[in-house]
Amino acid sequence: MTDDLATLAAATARELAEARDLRTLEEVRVAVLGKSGRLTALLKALGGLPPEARRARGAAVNALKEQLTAAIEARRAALEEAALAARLGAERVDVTLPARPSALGLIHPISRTIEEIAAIFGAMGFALAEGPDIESDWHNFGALNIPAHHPARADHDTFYLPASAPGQPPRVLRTHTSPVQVRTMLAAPPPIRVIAMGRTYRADHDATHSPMFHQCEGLALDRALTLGHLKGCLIDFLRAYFALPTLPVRFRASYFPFTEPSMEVDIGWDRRSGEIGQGGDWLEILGSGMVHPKVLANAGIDPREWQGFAFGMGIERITMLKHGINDLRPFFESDPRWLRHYGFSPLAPALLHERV
Ligand code: 2NM
Repeated sequence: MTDDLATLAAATARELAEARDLRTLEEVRVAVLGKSGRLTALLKALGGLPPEARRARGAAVNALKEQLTAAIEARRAALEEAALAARLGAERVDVTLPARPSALGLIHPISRTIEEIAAIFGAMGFALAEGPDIESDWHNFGALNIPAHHPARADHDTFYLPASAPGQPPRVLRTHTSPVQVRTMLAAPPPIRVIAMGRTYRADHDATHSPMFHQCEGLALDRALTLGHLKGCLIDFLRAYFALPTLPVRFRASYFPFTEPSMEVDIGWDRRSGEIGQGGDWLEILGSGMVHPKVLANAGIDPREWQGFAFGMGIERITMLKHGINDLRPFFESDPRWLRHYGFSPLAPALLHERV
């Protein structure tokens, strides 16, 4: 190797050894192999040599180029490995950290209310029951002592579906969750304590009605349940749900075909401010009653042996009241701005039953 090549080899080796990071290494590479690099200049100078001298000199310069390229790449690999080792040594993953809330979605207010109701009644010993949205006419109406041509059927603005086959009974989109209670009674003997929640459907659409909405109904059957048990459960529920331990609750005689006697349930509020628990006004919030003996018999339960209570309420309505939401329509419009405002953190569980 001629002196100038040996000098370049030695100088580059020193610079590579002194390069402590990838940026400095890149500077060394450019200074040697870049467009105006020292080795590149030697390659360019080959063109000016006579053919004899060019062959020998060319072989030597190209050999040096390969040697330096390999040395630079080796130094790059060493520096990258050292950088990775340093990162791995410095960084720690704490698997006990809580999830980051900012990256999470939010719980829809309807889902939140359903969780809260399940928690409160769960603490009272009620299980959750489910049933199909598409129901037989009999489960939705007949079993519940709502005969054909009964005005309650017209009141419900029912969505009727074609029969599944000719000669099959009519089917409906359930207009309330009561058919779930009917199925629960048919499935197993009392004692029964269940809550049914879910979608219900009525052909009604305006500022305060959605054709799809959610109901919550409860059913408790045993040998000696009374109106007193009904009142105790519902007062405890309402005070826990609204987180108001002294919430005024009023029971008022009413009529439903599936309960006898029947009672509507009102809570105290102030009509002007909308505040719940204060003021001299009453707001209807629930329907309830002792399950009608005919309903028990329709569901295969002997009304001389078993009795109990049932109740029903609209989930949207109690959600709007609790959270000061005044318009029903955005509940089902899937607008992320509305959900960001009214949604609930998935990290804050519904623990309202602890207040009962
Ligand atoms: C209400 C009001 C009163 C009710 C009755 C039944 C069943 F199936 F046990 F007979 N389930 N739900 C009921 C009673 C529902 O909603 C306003």
